[in-house]
Parts: sequence; structure tokens; C-alpha cells
Amino acid sequence: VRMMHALRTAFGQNQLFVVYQPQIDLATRRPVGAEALLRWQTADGKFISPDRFIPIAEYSGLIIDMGEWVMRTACRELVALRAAGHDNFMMSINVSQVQFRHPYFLEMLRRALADTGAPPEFVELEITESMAMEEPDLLIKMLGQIKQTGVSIAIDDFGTGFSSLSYLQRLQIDRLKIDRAFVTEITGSARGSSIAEMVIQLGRNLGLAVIAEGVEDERQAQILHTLGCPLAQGFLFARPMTADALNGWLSNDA
Ligand code: G
Ligand code: G
Ligand code: MN
Ligand code: NA
Repeated sequence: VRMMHALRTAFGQNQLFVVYQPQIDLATRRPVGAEALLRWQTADGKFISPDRFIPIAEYSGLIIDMGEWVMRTACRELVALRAAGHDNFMMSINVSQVQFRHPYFLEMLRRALADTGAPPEFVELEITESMAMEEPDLLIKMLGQIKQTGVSIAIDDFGTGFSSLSYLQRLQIDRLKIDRAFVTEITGSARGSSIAEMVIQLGRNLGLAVIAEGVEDERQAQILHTLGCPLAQGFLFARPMTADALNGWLSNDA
């Protein structure tokens, strides 16, 4: 309860901010987009992980306003990047299941796009695989409506749930994100890469883009590239950074 109040105050006092982690084309090593990630730095300078405060935001309902703010902030940053010449750049935004189920979610999305002028075809929403497994009918309907806005959809933490092939086929999704745990395993045992391989193959069969997350070293990047994984994200390439830092990082790179 204390943390809930602290979070509410923090949100009101602009202690929350959004950082962006670049996503890379493994063949060219060029940035193709970024994932927006929420951060909380308290007044005394401490960082609190979203793993801790997102559940509280969900439980308290604060996630609705907070999530909308993240969406609008990320869309605004996308527009700023485009103005700086970084066109063809995608912005991925995490969406909580509480947001997703909210009756005005679509309205908030449409408004964020319209008010900021963000082109929907360069905006992607990330939903988790566990979310994708609950209430299939609601999900299928929502995904259809989101697709109509032009925004695309990725399944985050893919491989951690148990989505069946036939079910996945029914979902209007665009990308699978290989969970970090399976990227870490790639360089471990002989069978360590089997789940990553399966997801890459699945993506190929279903015509979905695949991105590996949590790529921390060159060997992992090499193996993923060899396995046919087109995209990656991780500390090897860049850590999540502020909007200003991202602008600089992209310009240096160009
Ligand atoms: O950025 P970091 O690795 O600390 O994030 C930890 C978790 O918090 C990740 O699972 C990430 O998806 C989640 N997260 C980060 N930012 C957001 C956000 O804006 N909305 C939601 N719903 N989850 C987020
Ligand atoms: O669940 P989700 O994919 O949204 O979580 C993304 C989180 O993973 C972010 O909080 C980000 O800080 C973290 N992350 C990104 N790249 C790496 C990495 O290479 N290694 C580790 N350990 N964490 C990473
Ligand atoms: Mn994510
Ligand atoms: Na993830």
C-alpha cells in the first residue's frame, strides 16, 4: 500500500520516465527500432524496477493512466526521431493485460496516434505470451481491432508459455520475441539452442518476424544470425537509454 501511494505520487511528480532500447537487424547490424521501457527514479535517487512497480500499478488501476502516458510519450519520441531523419524506425510499446482489457484501450490508442501524429505502421504493441493464452475470444477480437488502426503486434517473452500452433495461427500477430532465457541458453548445452531454433522456425512457417531479446555477447548474436533470426535486442548492441541519448546514438551511427 505504501508503494502504491509512492508510485501515485511519483507519477504525479514526473519521477517516471521512458527509456528506449534499440532493436538491431542482425544481418546489417543497423538499428531498425526501439522498445520503450518505463523507469522510476525516486526523489532520493533510487531506481525501482518495473518488475516491482508494474504489478502494483496493475493492482491499483494506475496502470491505465500510466500506460496511456507511456504510449503517448513513445509516440511523441517516434515522431521526433522521424523529424530528425530516422524514418523506417519502429517503436515498440509494452502493454499490460489490465490496459488491454480496459474498455477504452482502443480509444486511448487511437487518440495517442492522432494527437501525436505517430504513423501507426511504425508503432508496435507488445503483449506477453501468458496474456495471449487467456480469454482467446476477447484477444482475437482485440487484435483484429488493433490491426485496423494499422498498429502491429508482437508477442513478448515468447517460449515461456504454451501457445499451440493452431491457436497462434488464429491470432493476427506480426512478431515473436524470443525470451531472454532462451537466448542465454544458446551458448550453454548442446541442446541449449533448441527453443530459439523452434521459435525462429515457427516464425518462418507462420510468416512472422522474429526478434531475440537479451543478446549480451557476440557468440549469441552469431548463433542467432546463423539460425536465421533476423532481429535482436540486448546489452551487446545498446542498453535502454533516454530519448536524448537515443537521438545521439542513432545520429552517431548514421
Ligand atoms: O526494463 P526492464 O527489463 O527492467 O523491464 C522489466 C519488465 O517490466 C519487463 O517485463 C517489461 O516488459 C516490463 N515493462 C517495462 N516497461 C513497461 C511498460 O511501459 N509497460 C508495461 N506493461 N510493462 C513494462
Ligand atoms: O519483458 P521485456 O522484454 O519487456 O523486458 C525487457 C527488459 O529486458 C528490459 O527491462 C531491459 O532492461 C532488459 N534487457 C534488455 N536487454 C538485456 C540484456 O541484454 N540482458 C539483460 N539481462 N536484460 C536485458
Ligand atoms: Mn517487452
Ligand atoms: Na520479454
